[in-house]
Amino acid sequence: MAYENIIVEIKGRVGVVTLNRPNALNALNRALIGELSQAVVELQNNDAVGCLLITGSDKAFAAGADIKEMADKSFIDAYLGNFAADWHAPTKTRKPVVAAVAGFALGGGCELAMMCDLIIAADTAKFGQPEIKLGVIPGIGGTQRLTRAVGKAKAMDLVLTGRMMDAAEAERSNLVARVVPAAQLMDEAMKVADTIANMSLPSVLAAKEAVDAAFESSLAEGVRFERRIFHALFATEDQKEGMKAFVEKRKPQWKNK
Ligand code: CO8
Repeated sequence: MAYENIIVEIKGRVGVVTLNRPNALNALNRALIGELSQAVVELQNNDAVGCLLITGSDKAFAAGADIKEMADKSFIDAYLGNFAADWHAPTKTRKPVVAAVAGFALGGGCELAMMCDLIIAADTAKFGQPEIKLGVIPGIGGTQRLTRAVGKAKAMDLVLTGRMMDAAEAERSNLVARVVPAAQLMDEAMKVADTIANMSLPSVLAAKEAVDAAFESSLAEGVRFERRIFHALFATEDQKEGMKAFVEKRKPQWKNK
């Protein structure tokens, strides 16, 4: 499919999606979200891809949902149209998704980054949920994912005041996995994505599913879920290969990538 608002490239085993509406700081409109959803499905179905990476520009990962597009909506438009209910593209793949964030990640942009499995931030990154300043609140998971990531005090601070948080504060608050100098963002994020993409795919899918289960279950249920998957992985060729390679002091040759 030809895309107008994103760029999709396959680099090694990494599917790279670059948000590309430079004139609107990558604001998320229906067209962009539709293309992103389509690209995620394509990359999920592409066996040559082991990990996805979503990024924006130096200035903005995404400055939120497109305010101009939604400004005139009525409650009935939003409610009957179930507005934004399907704006969850990164959660629609079983493969890991890395977000590489430089510049603004605001509103829906911050929420999009938080839908990814981990965020690598440039030292220029600025995160925020400024919806309160527009007379609304976050609408694609911000109040939930931000609170799980940074805790209630910081989430309330950001959601109620609409202020921005810089990369250092985001790292201190556990919103992002790593902060790197802006000039190295793509190299570092690609290294992470490439490392993941070249692991055994069954282990990668299982690891992601198990970590995600931590957000949906009690500790006891989560630990039991993890143990069942751990046991199941002993049925894979890659468990035999991974452990044999360790003993033989060589790199594993995964059968299932
Ligand atoms: N929507 C539409 N256009 C935008 C947006 C946006 N969110 N952000 C920036 N733009 C446009 C500007 O209008 C401007 O366009 P133009 O040149 O035609 O006037 C262009 O991008 C450049 O922006 P600025 O001139 O404002 O650039 P600055 O560097 O001066 O400022 C800021 C950068 C601080 C990021 C500023 O643009 C800003 O505050 N943007 C809005 C941030 C915001 O409030 N985001 C939250 C939006 S609401 C939301 O995300 C709800 C999500 C939940 C709903 C889920 C359904 C999608």
